Amino acid sequence: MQNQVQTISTHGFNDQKPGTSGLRKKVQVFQQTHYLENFVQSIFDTLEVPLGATLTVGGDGRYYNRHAIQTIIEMAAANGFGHVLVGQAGILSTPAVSHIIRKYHTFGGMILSASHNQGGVHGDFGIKYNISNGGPAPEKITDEVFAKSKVITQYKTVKFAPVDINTLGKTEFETDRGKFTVQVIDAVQDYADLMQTLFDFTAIKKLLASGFKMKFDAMHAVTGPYAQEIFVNRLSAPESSLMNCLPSEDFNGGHPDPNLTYAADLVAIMFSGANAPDFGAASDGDGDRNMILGKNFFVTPSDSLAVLAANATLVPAYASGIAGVARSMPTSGAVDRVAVKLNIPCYETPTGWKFFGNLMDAGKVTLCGEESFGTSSSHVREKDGLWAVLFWLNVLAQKYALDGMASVETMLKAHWLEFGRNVYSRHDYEAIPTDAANAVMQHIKGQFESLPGQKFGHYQVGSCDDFSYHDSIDGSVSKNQGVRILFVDGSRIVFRLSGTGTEGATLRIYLEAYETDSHKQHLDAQIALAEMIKIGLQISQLVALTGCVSPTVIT
Ligand code: VG1
Ligand code: CO
Repeated sequence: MQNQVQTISTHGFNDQKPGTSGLRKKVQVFQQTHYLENFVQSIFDTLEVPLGATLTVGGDGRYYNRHAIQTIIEMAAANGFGHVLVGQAGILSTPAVSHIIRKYHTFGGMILSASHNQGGVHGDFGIKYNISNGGPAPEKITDEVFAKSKVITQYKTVKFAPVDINTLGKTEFETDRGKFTVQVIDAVQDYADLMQTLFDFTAIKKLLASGFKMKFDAMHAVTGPYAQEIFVNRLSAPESSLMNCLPSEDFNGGHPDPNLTYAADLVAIMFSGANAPDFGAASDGDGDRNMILGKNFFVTPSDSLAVLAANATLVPAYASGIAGVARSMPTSGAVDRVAVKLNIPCYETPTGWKFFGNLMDAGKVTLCGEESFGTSSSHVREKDGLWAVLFWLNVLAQKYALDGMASVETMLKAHWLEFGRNVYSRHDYEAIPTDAANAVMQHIKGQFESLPGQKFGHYQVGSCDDFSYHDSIDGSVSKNQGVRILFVDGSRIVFRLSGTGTEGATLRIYLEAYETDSHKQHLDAQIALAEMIKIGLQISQLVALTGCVSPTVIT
């Protein structure tokens, strides 16, 4: 019989533990029989879904999105949802999903993305659940989903004819649980409208008409259509301001991670000398990350957060000031110094956007950021790549209106002069054997007792620990969030295992030193941090334990 809820027998998998941001696996893993269905059912079983509730569904357009969307629609109907909102062609950026959930008060949302991980048939796929505040499900939920996924014995579905998700509009179905509708929405307009309420588009338009050149790289990922609407249609930037704006299922074979290594084409343009554009930016697979560049100049994400906080009142949405700021633990302390000056609180949370949600809901913070190219504010509950780009453009537009010039490099240098520079770098060792990565972490932890007081060249260890976070809003505690070696002069080295990789382990080393001497503030970070890098390798014995002689990615 058609449209009848079916109960399908299944068996649990042991590897569906959500990481830093949802469940990410190779496409082939997701293609195993019942694998996707099990995870979706475990989410639905963890939530108490009110009958007739609305679910938002969308993804970054990568391979397997369309299949997953049809599966989720069918399972949502069988599990008591009354409506599903789907982005046209199944495409919704992560911040757009967050906005849709909030704007239309949907019960929650499913985001189909492995973010900055490579896509395509042989690439990665991922799925993440966001709750009704628009933010990633907290650990309390993801832990329960994982527990359920191991012991699941059945899931529910209703077989529908494939829903046409390319065409805007509503399709109604009858199931034996009642009426069910699928609405295909154009989320680009909603998102662009939201941006227009936050930023001074007239000022940005003037800046872009003044000869100020920008270049935005969507990396063949989800932000392409959004960038077209915002920069070209609404801000009248020339088409030549955009590159790689056609989303593709495998990101055109690239790695949709906006950093100096994987956004090499944009970096080459921005570092091409006197004729380089004045402003460059890129975003990742699902549109929540941002990289900011000036003419021949790179802005570290940690500095970007600090500059945005320091200049927030130049932007209409934040003109009356910001309540507080938050950063992930490995993010540099640059924003902390701004918070001191502004006399607002600064919170330090573990890596992952899910830890900011409670603080934003409680009105404690307005701006948040991570060193991994993530910045955003309480306008949504996700990090937001294009928001950060528009924030920078708005601040630059105000500088242009005031001084007749707008330069990213000048702004950064002035910022360092005022606050000092938190020289910062991250070294990633990707896809190394898990045992070797664990051995490195154990080796460092084994020295927790002996390290304090020890001198290494110019640096002396003050203390070390494995970072724990106590959430002041819901009282939850998250342990083992990264090993910190804190030096007496405020410098630090952090070691952490990634929770988003899908091959072996990825070890991240975060290095930070504070520089007040204006003559040394302009040094290349790798040169300024050379001694710290050596100390990190010495303490961790990384080369001996992993066999890796150099990092895969340096930021
Ligand atoms: C990385 C980043 C983290 C970010 C996460 C999700 O996690 O370090 O800051 O929140 O990716 O971002 P990890 O565990 O690999 O270090 V995204 O844009 O991939 O959703
Ligand atoms: Co992302």
